[in-house]
Amino acid sequence: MTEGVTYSFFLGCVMPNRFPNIEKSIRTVMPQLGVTLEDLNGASCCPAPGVIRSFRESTWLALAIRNLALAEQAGHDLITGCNGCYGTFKEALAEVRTNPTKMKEVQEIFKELDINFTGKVDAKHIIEVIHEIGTENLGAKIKRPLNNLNVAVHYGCHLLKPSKNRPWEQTQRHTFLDELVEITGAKSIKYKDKYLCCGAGGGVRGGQVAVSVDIAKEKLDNMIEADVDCLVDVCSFCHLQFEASQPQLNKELGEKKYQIPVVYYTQLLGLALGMEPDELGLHKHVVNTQPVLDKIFA
Ligand code: 9S8
Ligand code: 9S8
Ligand code: COM
Repeated sequence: MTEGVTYSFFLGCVMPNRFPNIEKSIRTVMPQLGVTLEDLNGASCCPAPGVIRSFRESTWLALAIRNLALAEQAGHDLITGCNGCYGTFKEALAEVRTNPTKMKEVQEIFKELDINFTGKVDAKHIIEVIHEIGTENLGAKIKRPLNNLNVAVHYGCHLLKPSKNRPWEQTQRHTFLDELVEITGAKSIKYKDKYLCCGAGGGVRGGQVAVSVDIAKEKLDNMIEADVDCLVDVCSFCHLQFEASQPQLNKELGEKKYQIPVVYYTQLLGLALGMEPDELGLHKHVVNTQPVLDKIFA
């Protein structure tokens, strides 16, 4: 049972630096669900799975395990609101648990650092913890059903893949996030290539921004085609991609075609729990969220 549990909250880089509004919504909503978040002091970059791991795996693993060790020493499992960080921690744990040589290598590095790591810590995504609370328990907490709101759900890649190290049902067509969205009263709308990458991960946005924005454009076009009111994501890096790509595309095209509000899941849930938009940071978005609020508060 998740309620009444304390987690070490791992922020990652993107959320505190670019989207403190998402962080605020997580810090506001999780306690309402009975989940306590404790700051994870001394944490570094996770480090990003699609970037740092590609350069040097041993560095990636040692840094990831160091962050996990901080949570282990604090006596809690780690929780994150970014798919990339989640991917790193799930993969790093799988590495050291299945490969004793790697565990030894990491412990060797830690010897001079006064870090103790046994591997009993777990890492969870915000959405995994919310999912564990169960749709029935969540449904009982809904005070403001978001009826008439049509949502494009974006899962992102690292939340789901590689599936052998993820807790979800083994399928190409996941529905757990759609179900969690629909608990709020909103409707998850079908759209083409829903499980496609947003285009940002794996260093693509950093290294090849035109290619990256082109992939985002394809997803956004499919969402526009499906006539949604907003998109919902659960990853701070996907969030950055959708928030930053839309004004960029509008500028390039000299029009205002791309205006899909980018809503993080705890912001959507917070509204349905009866919280006010500014408590959830919804007034601090790049793409204006007012049309969504107008629909909810109509
Ligand atoms: S940390 Fe540093 S770059 Fe990032 S947000 Fe999520 S993936 Fe991990
Ligand atoms: S999708 Fe593909 S690699 Fe990733 S998870 Fe977040 S960023 Fe968007
Ligand atoms: C994306 C993380 S969420 S990374 O860019 O693939 O490392």
